[in-house]
Amino acid sequence: MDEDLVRSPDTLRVDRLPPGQRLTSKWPVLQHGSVQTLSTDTWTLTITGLVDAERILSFEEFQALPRVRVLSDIHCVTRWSRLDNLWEGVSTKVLRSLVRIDPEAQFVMVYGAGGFSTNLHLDDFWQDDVLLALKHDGEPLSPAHGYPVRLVVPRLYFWKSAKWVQAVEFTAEDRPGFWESYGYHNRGDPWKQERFSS
Ligand SMILES: Nc1nc2c(c(=O)[nH]1)N[C@H]1C(S)=C(S)[C@@H](COP(=O)(O)O)O[C@H]1N2
Ligand SMILES: [Mo]
Repeated sequence: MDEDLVRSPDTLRVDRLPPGQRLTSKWPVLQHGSVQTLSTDTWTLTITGLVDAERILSFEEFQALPRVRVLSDIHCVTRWSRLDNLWEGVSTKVLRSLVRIDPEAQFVMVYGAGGFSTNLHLDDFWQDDVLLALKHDGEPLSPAHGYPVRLVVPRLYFWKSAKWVQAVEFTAEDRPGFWESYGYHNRGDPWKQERFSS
């Protein structure tokens, strides 16, 4: 592959393990409820909210978008971290070429199958290392890890990385997503141990 590799800033740190975390080389599977099995025949990505016109992409349209590769570390709030994950997919920035986003929009809610949602400030969502991933370490995502498309937000705890993404909604007001409404921190910076809201 010829595209440049984006190295998430955490991968360039001397000490890569945030406080309170331990390393694992395995990749645990975690979600609320059960693994969702989606088919690319029926999967769609809806871009909605404060946009000029809602856009619904088929999988065929989505996978034809420009690709990026990102190297990142995973930090789960349940205290495991997994280093050097190679992701391939579509940079979130590409969404800005698909819809015109109202300047009033400051937040995004990302929806995953199984009733999941997570909220992000756009300052976090538009970072260079944030992508809608199709592949991990060169292989298509497995159903357990979010096939066909998951969000990856390397600089925040992994619950922000919604699996089985189906929609993104741009909003002017911040609203808590699924775990955020059950007491998880609104932002979730692992280096500040933003695990729970107090
Ligand atoms: N759709 C969906 N995405 C989700 C979740 C979920 O319950 N549903 N759980 C989150 C949480 S809490 C974690 S820790 C990670 C786990 O991702 P993994 O199973 O690939 O390790 O997925 C996140 N994305
Ligand atoms: Mo989690």
